Amino acid sequence: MTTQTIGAAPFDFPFAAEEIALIVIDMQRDFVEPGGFGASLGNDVSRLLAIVPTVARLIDGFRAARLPVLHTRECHRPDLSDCPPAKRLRGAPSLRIGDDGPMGRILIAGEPGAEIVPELVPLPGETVIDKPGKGAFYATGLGDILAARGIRQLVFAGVTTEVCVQTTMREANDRGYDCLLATDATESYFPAFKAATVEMITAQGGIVGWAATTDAILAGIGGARDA
Ligand code: C5J
Repeated sequence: MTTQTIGAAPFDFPFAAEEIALIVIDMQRDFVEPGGFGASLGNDVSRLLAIVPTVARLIDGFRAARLPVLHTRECHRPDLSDCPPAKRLRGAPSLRIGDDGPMGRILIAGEPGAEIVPELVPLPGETVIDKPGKGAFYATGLGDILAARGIRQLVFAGVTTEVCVQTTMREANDRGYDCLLATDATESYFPAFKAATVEMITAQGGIVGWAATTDAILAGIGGARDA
């Protein structure tokens, strides 16, 4: 197994092509398009929509290097049996999880709003994890899927940086994965929260993980399978 590196903060990220994968968190219409869950909470979704081309470039780079790409979707069963009332009833959104909206029922599996945006649609054979929580390891088969494939290093993209991306990074870090956040392929409705997340995960010698730009990651994985 050859070890290669990606230029990252707080120091270079060492990886092996056999062990690395990209995980794209919740790039769903409900978070990035007007009329969805994110907008129902009063957020300006345009910041999130703006990263779609960068996420697409990162995905293309992993596919070109023949490295695995996994996708997650935050969504619930139509009967809401996997949605705790504490989640559905919190706050005063204009639409709650399960309500009818312009893109179908909010955050319900199978509805148009719960789908990944068309530009980033998973290829046949790519793993798609439907998750009821913020973290992608909670109540899903993600850990078993990664273990079966020998993956122990994860590059993170998607939304939102401080909620589902950071929660999943922390879950992965505690499970022994090396975690690298693609700083320009993730976004938050709140710029200060994104900046704080990047700072807090890389502080203290990378206490949760590493951070790097999409360009640096693509340069690092270029030809990874040929090394
Ligand atoms: C949120 C997510 N923000 N995917 N979900 O509720 O980050």
